[in-house]
Amino acid sequence: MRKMLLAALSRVLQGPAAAAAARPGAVSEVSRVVVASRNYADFASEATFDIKKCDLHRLEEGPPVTAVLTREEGLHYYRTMQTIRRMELKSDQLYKQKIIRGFCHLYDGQEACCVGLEAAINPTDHVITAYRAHGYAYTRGTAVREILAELTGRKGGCAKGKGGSMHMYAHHFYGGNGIVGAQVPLGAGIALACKYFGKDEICLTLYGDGAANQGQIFETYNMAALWKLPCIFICENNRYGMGTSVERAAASTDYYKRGDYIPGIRVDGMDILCVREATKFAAEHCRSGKGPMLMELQTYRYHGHSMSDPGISYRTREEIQEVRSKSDPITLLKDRMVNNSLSSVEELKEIDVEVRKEIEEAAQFATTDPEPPLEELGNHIYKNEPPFEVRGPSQWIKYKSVG
Ligand SMILES: Cc1ncc(C[n+]2csc(CCOP(=O)(O)OP(=O)(O)O)c2C)c(N)n1
Ligand SMILES: [Mg+2]
Repeated sequence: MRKMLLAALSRVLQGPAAAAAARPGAVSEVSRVVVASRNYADFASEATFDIKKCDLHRLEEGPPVTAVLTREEGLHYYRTMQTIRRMELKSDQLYKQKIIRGFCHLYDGQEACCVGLEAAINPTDHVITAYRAHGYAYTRGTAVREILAELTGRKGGCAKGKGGSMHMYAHHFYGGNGIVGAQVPLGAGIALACKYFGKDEICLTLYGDGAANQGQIFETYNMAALWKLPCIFICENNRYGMGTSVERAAASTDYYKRGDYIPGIRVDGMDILCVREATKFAAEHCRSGKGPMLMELQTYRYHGHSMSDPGISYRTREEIQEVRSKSDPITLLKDRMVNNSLSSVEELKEIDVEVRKEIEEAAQFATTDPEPPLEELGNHIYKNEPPFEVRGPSQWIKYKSVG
């Protein structure tokens, strides 16, 4: 009877996740409940996990195949990924309500990439990415409310409401770039500056599988290798460039090998620990003066390419569902933490509640904060320029730039 009660209670606590407990290797429902009702002091302080071996290109040795995760780290990663997931779902909602307009590319599904990368570098290192930038804006230190307010075009947005989805910036984060692939040479330029000024800093230069076929990427590889720049080229392979699958677009889908003379690793981008360990490995390579490294993160986006793409004309609903149920990055971390006594279902649920509250408050701010005044429309174009006239969308309207 007691067992039955515990099982029923467990189902209530876990919701749909209860079904997952039947999977091989999952802990029983009864033991989950015991974990859920323990004091925080009873949790394990760390656990060691086997992680997927990376495929290597021009390397004798690769990143480790085990990773230690402390309870503190796990809770932090969980909260961060969940915040990004909820922020993206809220953006989807605000878009459908026509409160967010224009271009908007969501990052849900890919959370383990930006959170795993950030966990392996220093805040003084540099990050540049394409237009799917919300997650990076957050991991680089921008508050959710500033990101959502940027999306709604409000004064309190991280680019003062004038950049929108594709143009967010933070300290040591260079956007947010709308021209496919164009951020890659810029990233190499940032890495050149790190080297030129003799700083122990590196640049993570991100691009998609679609961008990976561009000519400028290969020109950049050449210069970065020639000058041994501390740059990690990171291809987030989410299997599609807009509606085109990688198989239809690329003669070789081994993106980690496409730097030819640049060493490369292929990484499970749905596992935050794999991403973290691989990035630490690549960062050490760059910092030791050996030049660039290429990393392919195998990942998946749940939403369509942009808000005008329902995302199901070039892939099946079943495919999306399968990734969600078998390799969701948040579920993977959650299961690891719960099954190894680093946390409990109950504790993680508490985090979910806090995250939802933060997102709601941020959305409230993003929908009530005023829009930037018209007379400031031309400001903040250049940092140090004296005032000059900026032509508006109508040729008769001129704005003054005042820096
Ligand atoms: C130079 C250029 N060509 C085309 C486009 C239109 N475009 C926007 S996104 C995109 C696909 C990019 O796919 P991928 O690099 O895989 O990034 P993902 O959307 O998957 O994150 C294209 C062709 C553009 N913005 N810039
Ligand atoms: Mg892609």
